[in-house]
Amino acid sequence: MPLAPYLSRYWDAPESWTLETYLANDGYVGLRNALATGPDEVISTVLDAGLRGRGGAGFPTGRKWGFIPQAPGPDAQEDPEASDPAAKPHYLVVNADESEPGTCKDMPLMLATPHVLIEGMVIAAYAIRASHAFIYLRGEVVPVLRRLQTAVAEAYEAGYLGRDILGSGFDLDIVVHAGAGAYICGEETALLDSLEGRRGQPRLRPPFPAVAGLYACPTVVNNVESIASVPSILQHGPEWFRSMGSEKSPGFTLYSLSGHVTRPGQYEAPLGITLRELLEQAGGIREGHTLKFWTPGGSSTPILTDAQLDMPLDYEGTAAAGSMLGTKALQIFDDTTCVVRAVLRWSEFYAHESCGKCTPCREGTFWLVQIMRRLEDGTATEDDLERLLDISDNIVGKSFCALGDAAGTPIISSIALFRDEYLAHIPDGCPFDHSRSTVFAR
Ligand code: L3W
Ligand code: SF4
Repeated sequence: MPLAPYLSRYWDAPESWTLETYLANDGYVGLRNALATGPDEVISTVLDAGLRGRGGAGFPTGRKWGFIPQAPGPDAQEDPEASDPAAKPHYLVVNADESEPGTCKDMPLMLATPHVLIEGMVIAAYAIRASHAFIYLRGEVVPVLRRLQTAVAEAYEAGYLGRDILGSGFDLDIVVHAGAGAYICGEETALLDSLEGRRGQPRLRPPFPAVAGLYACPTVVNNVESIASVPSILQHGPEWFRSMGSEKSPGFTLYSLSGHVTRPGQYEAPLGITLRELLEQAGGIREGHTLKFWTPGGSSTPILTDAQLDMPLDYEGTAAAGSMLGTKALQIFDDTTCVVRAVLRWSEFYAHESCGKCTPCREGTFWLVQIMRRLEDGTATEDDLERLLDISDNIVGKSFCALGDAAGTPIISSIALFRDEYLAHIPDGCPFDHSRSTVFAR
């Protein structure tokens, strides 16, 4: 399958991030088309295109926008105290807190072409009748923060933000907010708490943000790549978007290849491409080695092996294989990798990032790490394997948010696939020479 560069098509252009370069590459054409129709038509167009959320869950973007209760007119949306959600202000929030292990698509996108995100935000805010929008950015990535701030200032200056955008009568202000580096703030409701100035911890859903989100007002929370895909749909139409990908997973997307590949990086392609095809583009597994296991969508998704090399990398294909498309972060591990060590690294991550709100995740992730370390150290027993599965079973599906599921998932899937390798760690510890591994040499 050929690659289909759209989002990344001029990432290599000189000063790709400036408004001038963006305008020379059809920038803000989609916005003009959107403003020439109406908010409801924009929602229908995105719905017809079948765009699905690129943050991990694949929820239809147009449907999410359609949940926002609509007031009869803009003046009726100015009362935050109103009991009717339709009479409250509406907000758009972009989730730019990218931090799922292996996921590195939103940061390069914002660094290379911040205006495609801004244009998508103006279109989305227009569609849901919001006059305030926020970008919640991972705080450590200061170069992206600066780039976004500069691009937002450029957009104000040129009339793409602020009052009466392009003479349409529509107003929008964008605030770029830097978070403080907690993975849990990528969960949409924890993100909203953090944006409101509180410690970021997930809220009970329902109510979903579409009903009671930021400041208890109707809010759309979308991933960066989801919003950045919108201008192209408004420019070229839903049929064009549907001409790529599959029926239920249409369009193009960014796949992040990392680990033991010859040319790691971002590969934009139609949904449904296979890992075998992506590896051809990426120069294959590093020379002299073979594929051992991989994640289709970050460490939260069940791991796979070379048996799934020809699995379509879309929502349906990954689900049929017992995994998830997630954030499309393809972490590739070759035959030098100890699967126990890889999973231990993820377990340590989830234990560190657990927000502590619910018992299964707070306590369970701690014990998972203890047992995984025992396996590596050579102090584990065979009972520990069953204990790992038992604890994982008590976390997955029983925690307050998806972080708990994510912590148990790699343990369950790796034991199912590599039980013998786990057993080989008992009683003498890890049989692998980590000094040979480019992933784990310390
Ligand atoms: C209104 C309803 N809205 C669902 C909305 C909901 C949300 C979206 C998807 O987790 C996954 C997770 C991670 N009325 C609604 C409704 N919505 N029903 O639809 O909701 P949901 O619950 O299916 O998923 P989620 O909570 O958004 C996301 C997986 O992604 N993941 C995580 C990646 C991490 C990052 C990062 O680094 N920042 O993206 C990777 O696989 O495990 O399964 O907006 O409100 N009835
Ligand atoms: Fe917090 Fe983990 Fe519970 Fe989510 S599952 S609320 S991260 S303790």
